[in-house]
Amino acid sequence: MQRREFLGLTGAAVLMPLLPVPLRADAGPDRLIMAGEADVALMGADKPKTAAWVYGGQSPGPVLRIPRNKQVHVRVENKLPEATSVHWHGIRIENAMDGVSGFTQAPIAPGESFDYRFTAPDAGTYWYHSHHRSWEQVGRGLYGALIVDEDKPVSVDHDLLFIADDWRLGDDGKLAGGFGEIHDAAHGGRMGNWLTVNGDTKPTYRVRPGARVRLRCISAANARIMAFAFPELSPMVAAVDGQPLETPKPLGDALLLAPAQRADLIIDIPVAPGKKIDVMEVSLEPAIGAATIIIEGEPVRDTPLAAPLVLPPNPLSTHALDLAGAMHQDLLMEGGMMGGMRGATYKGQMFDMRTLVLKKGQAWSLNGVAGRADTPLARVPKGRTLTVNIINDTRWPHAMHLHGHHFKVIERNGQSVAGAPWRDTELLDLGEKVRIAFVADNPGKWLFHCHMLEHHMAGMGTWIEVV
Ligand SMILES: [Cu+2]
Repeated sequence: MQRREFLGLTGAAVLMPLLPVPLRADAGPDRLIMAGEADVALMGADKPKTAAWVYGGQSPGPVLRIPRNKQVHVRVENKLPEATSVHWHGIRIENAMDGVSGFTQAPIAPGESFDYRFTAPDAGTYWYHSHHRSWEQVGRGLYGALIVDEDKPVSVDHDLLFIADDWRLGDDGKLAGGFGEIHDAAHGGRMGNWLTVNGDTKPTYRVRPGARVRLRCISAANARIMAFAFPELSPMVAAVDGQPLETPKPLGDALLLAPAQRADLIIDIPVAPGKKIDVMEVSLEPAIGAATIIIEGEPVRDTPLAAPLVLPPNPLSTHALDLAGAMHQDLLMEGGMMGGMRGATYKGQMFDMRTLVLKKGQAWSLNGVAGRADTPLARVPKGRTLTVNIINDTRWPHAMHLHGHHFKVIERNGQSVAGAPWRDTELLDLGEKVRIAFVADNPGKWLFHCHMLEHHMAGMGTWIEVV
């Protein structure tokens, strides 16, 4: 019964239902997510399929749509040929449910299962993905959207998903090997050659004239920083990393999404029946078509709505940063090709850069340590504000993700920043210095790492303990 119900959900993954989905009375216990192998049509229906690792038979996995502030129970069954675990990215979750294998839980062995029980305090757009050898498991397709519904449904005409990924595929549709190659890891990470949106190549969204669309954008890329332009449309950014902006902002030229970042766009569709608009990925020349929007059907209204949609605030928004009483910590990023790193400590021993890269598979360090240190970057009493001054002394951008908390950027390159949104993943350009601040109110051991997954693999990860 529960399994059938779960499978019934899977059809909703490509394009979510056209109307807001009411809270499901039976949401909560006993969702089943099967991690396994499947052939998926990433390149399009008439092209060779790709042998991928997937949740629920598809990549992205089924949309997991849960109510806010109510415990859910998700069972993950591992039918993969190797161990796995699932991380609920961006959820301010209980530590034991954070899904980091070898850190907050034992890996789920093949044939075994793990019961995740957690409560999501904040509504919004999140995602779930493997956190066991993630550079390969996420790269093979183990991710899906996690949507936490607002208490009262938000009034939009279409609630749609846009989960983008950057795959490295051969002409035969096969995933290229070489996951975790040190060459990629010491540069920008594993870059792909094939863009998918919702697990498809240039899918079509059909929307009605005058409709208000909520487009939930998620980057599932291992490493590529993507940028999406919406020509002839004027999207408003209503939320980033799941958290509503107090005042929605016009998107501007393009939506920049570093790995793991999300944005909720509100797009008021022109009353232009028959019109086709290509959403473009513009980070590279030439730009490529990411998706097509077709405006068709009966107009929803004569004139598109003009007043911006403001999403209801989450409990997180009441967090008051106490900067006067804060603890402060520096975090120096070093390493990678063309950087100045001479060496680093790895597993308690000092190595020169050459040995680190060639013998240890490490290329990055945080405060001189490659890989997760035995001791946390900071040990913070619960409730205290922590600021971390992140210094990117490398020749590469990095997307730093903090588990279990959201933070605000309060300083960038020495200039104070006011009114930054709450984020769980922040992009630092090469050479940048960014000070973040958050209220360390969630007890436990929390990873703080680069979400360019090969960078994390090759050393760029530390942790913070809230006691
Ligand atoms: Cu990085």
